[in-house]
This record gives sequence, C-alpha cells and structure tokens, in this order.
Amino acid sequence: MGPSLTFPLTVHFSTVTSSRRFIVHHRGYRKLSCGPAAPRINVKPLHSLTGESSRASHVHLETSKMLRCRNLFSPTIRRKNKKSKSRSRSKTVSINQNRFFKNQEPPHYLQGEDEEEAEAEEEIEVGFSLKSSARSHSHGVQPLGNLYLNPGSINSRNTGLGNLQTLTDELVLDILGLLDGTHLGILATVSKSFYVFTNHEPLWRNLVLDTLNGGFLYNGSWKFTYVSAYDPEFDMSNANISCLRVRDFYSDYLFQSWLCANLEMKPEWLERDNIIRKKGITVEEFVSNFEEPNKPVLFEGCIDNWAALKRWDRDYLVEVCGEVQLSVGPVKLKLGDYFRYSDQVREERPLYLFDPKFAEKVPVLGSDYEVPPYFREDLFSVLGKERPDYRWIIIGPAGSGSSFHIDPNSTSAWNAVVKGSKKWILFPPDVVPPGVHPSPDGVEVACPVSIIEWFMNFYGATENWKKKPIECICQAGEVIFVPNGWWHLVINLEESIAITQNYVSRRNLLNVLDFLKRPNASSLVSGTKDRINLHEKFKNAIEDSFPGTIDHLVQKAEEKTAAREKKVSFWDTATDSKAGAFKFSF
Ligand SMILES: O=C(O)CCC(=O)C(=O)O
Repeated sequence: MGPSLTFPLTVHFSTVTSSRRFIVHHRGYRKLSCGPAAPRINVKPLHSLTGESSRASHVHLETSKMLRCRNLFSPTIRRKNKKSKSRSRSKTVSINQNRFFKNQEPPHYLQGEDEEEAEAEEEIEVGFSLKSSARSHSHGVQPLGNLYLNPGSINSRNTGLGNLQTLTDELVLDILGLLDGTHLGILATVSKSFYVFTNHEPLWRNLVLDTLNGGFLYNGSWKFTYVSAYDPEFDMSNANISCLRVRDFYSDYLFQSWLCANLEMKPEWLERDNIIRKKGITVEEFVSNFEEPNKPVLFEGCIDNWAALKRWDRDYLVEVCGEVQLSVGPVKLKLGDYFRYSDQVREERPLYLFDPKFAEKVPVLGSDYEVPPYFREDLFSVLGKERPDYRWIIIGPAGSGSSFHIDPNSTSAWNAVVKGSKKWILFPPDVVPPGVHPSPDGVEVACPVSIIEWFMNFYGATENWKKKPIECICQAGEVIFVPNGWWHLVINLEESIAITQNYVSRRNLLNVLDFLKRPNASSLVSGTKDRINLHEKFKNAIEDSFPGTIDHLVQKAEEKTAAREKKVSFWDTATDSKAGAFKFSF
C-alpha cells in the first residue's frame, strides 16, 4: 500500500483559475445553455499532430463499429471505502481511491506500475464539501498543483500525449470532440493520457446529443449511453464501475470538471437574502414600487390558488405528458426519460428541461396555473401566433440552473416555483456580474463553464462590491419578479419544477421596441423566426390595438428625463467627477 497523502486541497487551487469559460449566445441562451459546449475547430489529421503512426487513421469510421471498442471498457473495479459515510459528508472530505480486483487483467499499458498504484490509497482533504453521493474521480485525475508536491513524479498527461502535450487541455478536448465514438474508443488504447482524455464524459455527452438526438435512454454515464444505443446487447453489468485509475495524471481542467460536478453548495453562498418580500400588495403598489422603478421583488402567497401547486409531482406530470417530447437543452425527451437521466446524473451542467410549447403540447399543464394578477398586462399578445416564445415549464435536478444572462428582447419576467427551491442572484442592468464578459454587441456572453464554478471563483468578489447583488432563495409557492435588463443566475437547490413567463407591459414597452430595432436585431432578437421585422410588426399591432399608447409613453419618458436632468444639473455645477474633488461654481 502506498503512502497516505493528506493535505488541504484548497492550497492547490491557486492553480485552478477561472480560465474555463463558456460562451453562450445571448439570444439563444435558453436553447444553448445546456447543450453541447464543444466549440468546433479546424485541425489537421490527428496522426500528423501526434507524430505517431496513429492507429486512429486506419480505423473505419462507421459508428456501428463502435462495438469493437467493447474491450476498451475497463475491468471491474471495487471501491474500497475506509471511512464511514458520515465522514464523507463532513466539511473535510476523504476521497478514497478505487482498487482493481486482483484477478482482473488491466490493459497492457496499465500493467506493472499500475497494479501497484491500484493498491495505493490517497486521502485528500478538501476545503469544500463534496456531495454525499460524490465518488472520487473515476480516473484519478488530480489538480496540477499536486504535481509540485510529488517531487520526481512526471505528469502522465504529458508523456502520453506525445507532440500534442503542448496543447491546452481544452484544445485537446476540442480536437477529440471532432471524433466519433469508434475513434475515441481506439484512441483510448494509445496511452494512459489518451485513455483519460477520451473518457471525458462531456465528449460522450456531445456525441449522444449530436448523433442520437432524443433517441437515447440514459444509462449511468454518457459513454455507456452511447455504447448501449449502438449495441443494446452490450453487457452493462460492469458499466458504472468500469473505470481505470491512472497514476500521476494532473490537469486542472479535467479536475475542475469533476469537482464542480460533485461540490455541495457552501452554506455561505446561500446565506444572503436581501430581496424585498411582499404578500397581498395591490397591482398598483407593485407597479409604482417595483415595476416602474424596475426593481426585483419576491411575492409570497400569490399562487396559492394554482392547481399545479397541489397536483404537480413526478407521477402526475409523467402521466399527463405521456409520450409527448419536451425540450431538454438541444434535444427532445419524454418526461419519464428525462427523470431517468436526472436521477442518475452527476455532471456539472446537468441538462435542463426548458420547454416553451408545453401548454400547447399538454394543454392541461396550461390550465393548472394562471398568470398572477401583477403580470396580466401582456402586450406581445397583440402579435397572436407571431409572438415570440414567452412561457416555459422548467424542470431540473439539484445543481441544474441558468447561468448569468439577461432575459430576451428586453422583456421582464416572473418565475414561480411549484416544487423545490431555487437560489437567485440578480445584478442591476448597469452592473456586469464578476466573471461575466458580454461582447460589445451583446450577442455573446463568456462566463464560467458552470454555475458552481461561478460560485467557487466569483461569488466571494461580490462581498466587497458597492452595488451588492439582490439574492434570495425562492421556495415552492413563491414568485420572483425579474425586471428587464437585470442579470440573473439561478441554481436549483433540489429537484425543482417552475413556470416562468416573459412579458411586455406599458412600463417596458419602449425598451422592448428599442431593443427590437437595434441594428443587430437579426442576432439579438430571440424566440421568433422573423427577427428583423418583429419591431415593425409589433409597433404596428400596438398602434392598431392601443392607438396613441406609444406616443403617450414617449412623451412621459421625455418629461421624466427632463426632470432627471434638472435634478442632476445642480450637482454638475457643484462637483467635477473627473477631478475627483468638490468644486463650487456659483
Ligand atoms: O432556471 C430558472 O428557473 C431561471 C430561468 C430564468 O432565468 C429565466 O427564465 O430567465
């Protein structure tokens, strides 16, 4: 048995930076946030990059040949848990390494040293809490900082990559993302390093989502889902434990991916609750205190009459949805199949069910709730069937959610939790959240790969911000108002079911019209096919249905601006912000 290592993992996190970024199209946010993340790049043929006579270049491309890869799946592994379960739930977590069964033959490239390695047990103390269901990294990947604590060890990540070692992990994965399952399976036999990279679950997730569309049944892991889709007879009995552990493989990118999938939300991330809560206020109070000034508010008790609150549980929903396919990230799935996935999933960005046509597909769902009185003005309805998507049913497991974004088309929104609970963080329109980088045209947003990664790397920064975010936990039966233009992030703290609607009222009509006529409307506007003409159509339809409304609102807005400028001008004469000092000029 090897030596036991104990050290606080947090120390080594200094090397794990916020470099993992994920770019989403702002416009298509709702569709893309949970979809395949792999940006495609052009690469030379693989063999010319590795400098080896690549076996990959000789294999057949057809995915049906995937079956050849069955011998690549690793032998049975037994977990040896030394610590009690309660220990693994404590703040300092012990992660024990897996062991091979002695009588199993590891593949040729893992024989010898790895048998000895398989005996080794490491204990890692982690400054974060891992979920009680967390398993150690299936291939033994460690953060790069650990390499410097193991003098003499060589990063097998590099030795096994050949000439590719100079590429970043992200780039290696981008290249592997161009391959099909057969090639990934064959590349896995090239070296330990390729074995680890080619087993990276998001690669298989992308393959499943890209090639099988919704035609899959999740099977414990994306890789096995893929394999079993092509070979239903494949023996899955060893599936969830067939992972080889590789010694001395250090990679922040791959480690972070595992960590984010297994991290528990820290209590301090959930503590701050500074939203205004209201119960039983009138519509007029809402309009003048929250909608007009564009401020968030949380309503208690305003959906107590919803049938959904009593009826919506898994059994009811699965029954009424039956064979209907609902939108889940980039694919469509039956609800029962989605729950099968969400029950087993352990990944950092779980697929999120987010369907804009649920009420058309399953009308009873639409009649199980009604729009709360505060949000009944719905000016987009003048467009009839041409209105952009505006209502969604949202279902997801703990850890799923929506990373930072601003709602589409400059609309405001409400979000009602029917089951479960959601942590919300909101920043006003003039404050871009830390770690979030919108492109100047607003079409794309670069942000950390996962919500949990944002918490790990950026939540702390908000402590000292002058403009603190608004935060809350929205429980079942509560409704949050999300004013237009506000950045928001949401994470489900348990399996949650919610309804959200985006709407236009007279308070944000001018904003919406302005947004729809921006020069890059064709890439900014969302939820409709005819993006370029939406402005004209909407404006005309409003004029027809509510003549004079736009002119009236424009006039009111001008008066307001004039009044504001008048107020500001006194201070303009009293201060000189550029000089940073007070100046009196009477
Ligand atoms: O995940 C959620 O429930 C939040 C959805 C959201 O942010 C939105 O509808 O804009």
